[in-house]
Amino acid sequence: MKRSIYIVLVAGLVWLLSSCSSSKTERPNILFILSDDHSVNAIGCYNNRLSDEVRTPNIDHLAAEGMLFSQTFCTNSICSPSRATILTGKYSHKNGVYCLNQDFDNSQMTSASVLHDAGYQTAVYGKWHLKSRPSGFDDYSVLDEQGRYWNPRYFEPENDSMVQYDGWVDDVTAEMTMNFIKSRKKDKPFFVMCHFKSVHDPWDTRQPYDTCYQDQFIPEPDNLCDTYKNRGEASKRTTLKLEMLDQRTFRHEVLNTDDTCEQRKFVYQQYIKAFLRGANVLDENVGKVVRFLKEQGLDENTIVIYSSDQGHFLGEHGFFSKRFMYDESMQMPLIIKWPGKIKPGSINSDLVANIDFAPTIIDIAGLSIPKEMQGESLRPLLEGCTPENWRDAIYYRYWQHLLHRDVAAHYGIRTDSFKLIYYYGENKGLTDFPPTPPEWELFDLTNDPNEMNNVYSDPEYANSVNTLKTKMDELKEYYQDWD
Ligand SMILES: [Ca+2]
Repeated sequence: MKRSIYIVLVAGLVWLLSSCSSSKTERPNILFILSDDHSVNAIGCYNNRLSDEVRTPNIDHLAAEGMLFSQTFCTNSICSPSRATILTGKYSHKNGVYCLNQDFDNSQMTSASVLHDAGYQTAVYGKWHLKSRPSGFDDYSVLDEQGRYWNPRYFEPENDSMVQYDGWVDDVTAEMTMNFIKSRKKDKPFFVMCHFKSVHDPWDTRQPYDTCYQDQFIPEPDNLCDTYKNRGEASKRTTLKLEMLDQRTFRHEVLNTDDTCEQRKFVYQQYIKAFLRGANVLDENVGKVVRFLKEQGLDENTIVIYSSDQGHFLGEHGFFSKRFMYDESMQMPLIIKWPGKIKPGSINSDLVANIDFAPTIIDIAGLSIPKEMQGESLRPLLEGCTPENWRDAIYYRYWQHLLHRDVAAHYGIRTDSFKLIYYYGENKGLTDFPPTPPEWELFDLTNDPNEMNNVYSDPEYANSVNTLKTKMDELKEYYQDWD
């Protein structure tokens, strides 16, 4: 008995010594898989309200072999800006992509350009959604804007031409990723970004998933019929509500009723089923690429990262889509597998943000993180050694004032237990929409995790408001967001 305790202690000590030291070994390969809008509520291992319905065995398997981050957030919940942040490790106001469809200055340092310059073979396949062509990559094949699910067209470096492929987009992207890995130069490590289009609207799938959930009732979120009673005007104003979903975004049936809640419930069933079917085929492709690493004998020295550019409302607050700083939209999945370094099946609950992705990739490749990057390396977290002074709040800013779906511009901070949001309501020259009256929201996440009760004006929270405002001002200063 004593002997076995001793062995466990020694084994633990050896693990700690080996994992917390910064010893550099052979440079690892890195496979970065990014999906689109894949809410943690549609991923089995996040153990969510839909865990009986969600089928993501391959992503779950990655988590079982690696580390699941339970508190990872984007800093601007919309596609192109989050992608620019993921690449550059910088906030929107530093990388210049505040909104959709803005030019991306591809002379900026990115995870790919830093690794490429240090001798990595680099490539990106799939959804890019930035206006300039990929830079810092040896090879790329990226979708034209959002791309389409069937017979997608990709921009390719040869003659800067557009090439159409037959089939389902994520099957094609997975194939491209595997071809790159297979035909790589064996004397160099690789960094490949595999960017799936799923699960973006118009929420589609292919066989055999197209008939999943057909006769099933999918559980509704508790706040599906939210009336926004104890919230600011921003939630009341937005057109993110399921009963307002348009046919161009998603072809669906509607009820002939004036009852908003009944309509919402009816649309929700069609929407959530389409979303989960899209997640099924996404997961299949994640499995395909990860299994390929093993087949090629590369799984021991390849770090696999799975994430999505932001979250997505799956009927919470009656919403679809993203944009808001509310958790369902702000939270990103993040799962990292690093054989021999990460303790399998571990869960990390530190506050992590998409500004951390590029610094982490650069650090785990054994390179120096450029000073201009604003995030932190997650390497110590992966090794189970979170620094004592790790961040205690995340600063967020959504700039796209009222553009598509009528969400007012806002900024705020999220800590472990509170979320303070300021809807400053100005367009800042980025959109043509008129200002909206400024307003604040404060949520006590411990007692109100679904963010239903704005307690900003409650005298009991006056001290918290002051502390959070001070913290927010410090972060604005720290990240140099002065506009
Ligand atoms: Ca997205």
